[in-house]
Amino acid sequence: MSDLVVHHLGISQSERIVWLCEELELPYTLVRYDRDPATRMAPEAYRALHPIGIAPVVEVDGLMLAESGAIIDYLVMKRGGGRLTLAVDDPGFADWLFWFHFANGTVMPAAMMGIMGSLLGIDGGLMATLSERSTRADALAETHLAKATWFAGESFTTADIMMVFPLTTMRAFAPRDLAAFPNIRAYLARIGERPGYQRAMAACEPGFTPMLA
Ligand SMILES: N[C@@H](CCC(=O)N[C@@H](CS)C(=O)NCC(=O)O)C(=O)O
Repeated sequence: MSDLVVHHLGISQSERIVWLCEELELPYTLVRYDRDPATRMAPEAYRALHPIGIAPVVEVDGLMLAESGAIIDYLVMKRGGGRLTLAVDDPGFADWLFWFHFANGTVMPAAMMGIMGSLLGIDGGLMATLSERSTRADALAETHLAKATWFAGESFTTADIMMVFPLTTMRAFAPRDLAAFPNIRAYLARIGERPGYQRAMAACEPGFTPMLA
């Protein structure tokens, strides 16, 4: 048993943390939880891990740590020697910061708005305006990826680890068609070629085909 334990909730953002560990080749122990079959939410055992009760949660250095971005920064800084980040004088620095934060700051909330709108049967007004941000975010990513191999430019970074979930597995909850976005689709094909991503998805979701197309 490693002293880094990643608690993964099935089909959830905690796939990011498993992927990070694989990319950094950090030793870790994976504990996987299925969603509650009735509610599709985290089961009691997952909720009990941390007061916020949502995925991801990791156990590390005597801490129970939650929140994707915080966990990623913590592991990169404490265990990864700063790999997958960029220095302030790197030409991709601003892009790395932007896409890392844009993923959970804007893209995920917009997708959640879309889910709420369809659950509540609201398809107009403020809800539509807010959820329409998903389309604008995809268009922004599409334009950006026309000239960038990875979100921060030439280097694969933690910005990719943050952005891939809303472009892939999140579409299981909030379907979006990426047909009109060839650069995003080409980017996702590159992601699918990464051995670290393949190992992470096989460990997180056995039998599930990653939503790369
Ligand atoms: N901003 C949080 C969001 C976490 C989150 O919403 N997790 C979802 C999975 S994608 C969850 O745990 N859902 C199950 C539940 O709420 O019971 C993060 O990135 O860590």
